[in-house]
Amino acid sequence: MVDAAIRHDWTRAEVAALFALPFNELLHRAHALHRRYHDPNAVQVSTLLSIKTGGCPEDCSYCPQAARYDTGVQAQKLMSVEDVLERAQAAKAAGASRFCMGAAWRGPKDRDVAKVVELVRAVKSLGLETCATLGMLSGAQADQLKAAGLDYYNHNLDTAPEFYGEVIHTRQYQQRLDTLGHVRAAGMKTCCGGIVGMGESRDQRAGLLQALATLPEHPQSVPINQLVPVEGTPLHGTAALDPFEFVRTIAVARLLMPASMVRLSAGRQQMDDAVQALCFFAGANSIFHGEKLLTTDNPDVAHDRALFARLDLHPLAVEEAGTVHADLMQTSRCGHGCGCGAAA
Ligand code: SAM
Ligand code: DTB
Ligand code: SF4
Repeated sequence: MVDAAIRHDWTRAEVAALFALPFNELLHRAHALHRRYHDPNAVQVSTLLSIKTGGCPEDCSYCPQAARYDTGVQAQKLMSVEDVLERAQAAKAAGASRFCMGAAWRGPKDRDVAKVVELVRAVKSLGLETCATLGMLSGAQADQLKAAGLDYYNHNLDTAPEFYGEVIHTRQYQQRLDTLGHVRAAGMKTCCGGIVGMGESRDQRAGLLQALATLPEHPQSVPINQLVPVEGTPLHGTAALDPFEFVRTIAVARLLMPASMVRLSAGRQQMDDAVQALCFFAGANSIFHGEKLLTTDNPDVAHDRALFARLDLHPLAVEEAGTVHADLMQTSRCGHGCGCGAAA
């Protein structure tokens, strides 16, 4: 059945008009649509692990892992299967449903893919959903990862096409679109979003969301990162974005891609709890949980547990994995097995 609310033909003017709505009107519309597609009190939770850190040849101006910036990140080789498995087991024991592995590569060499295939098989054997973000992929590499059991591939557009050249010079927008095409063709789900707060204009934020919402398929997962300003990167010192503008960005993402999971990603550590609450109301329904993102800090586990309890949020159970994020379960269990916290 074709769902009329799922559109792939959004114009920049239409997206800009959504951004320009009165704040309360925008949030009302976004939340109303959110409830038609999602449980408003459920949040999908992923655990992130940097499997290969730093020393990256690319020049992404925001990134602490680019070798050319002096950020204090220590380069580390690809982790062994044993070490990754140990971390995935710990994540599973804490109730993780999805395990995302990130590598600071421009793109993997074929021999790297062979190693990541082993990692994916090992993590998958634990019954966890798998996700990887390894940079650019060829069609053959995407096929190999899919065959190993990789469920999601994260590859971001990062910003609007016309702002992109001010942020990254070592790879083109089209190369990102090509990688996403290979991932879709291989039959994997896409996790694709971007970063706001890099000095872009509102119209350019609209341009990022328009680019995401006009992909041949909406990404199943849309990470919206707020720039984490890291000393030593060219974007360190960029003026902070107004938090309400961040909330608007989440709301517009929800309106454009109603069925997708919108992930409140990097930047939560710097974000006030009340702003996060507004983001959940505006349509964010996914987070990264755990004290580190790749190299920067994420809110600590106890803080997130308390936030979920204060907002009556529960971690979304993943049917395939049959698990929920135990860390974030509220102490008053509901008795339905869903962890919603309601009285049984
Ligand atoms: N190297 C691979 C690539 O770039 O495709 C995968 C890892 S890369 C770190 C994944 C994403 O993290 C980037 O596309 C970017 O959106 C996000 N990211 C990196 N540094 C960030 C920062 N300082 N603040 C916010 N997001 C950031
Ligand atoms: C995404 O969009 N955000 C995550 C994940 N995909 C891999 C990464 C955020 C990285 C933030 C900077 C760091 O910790 O190094
Ligand atoms: Fe490398 Fe990815 Fe960082 Fe860009 S974002 S410098 S490709 S690790």
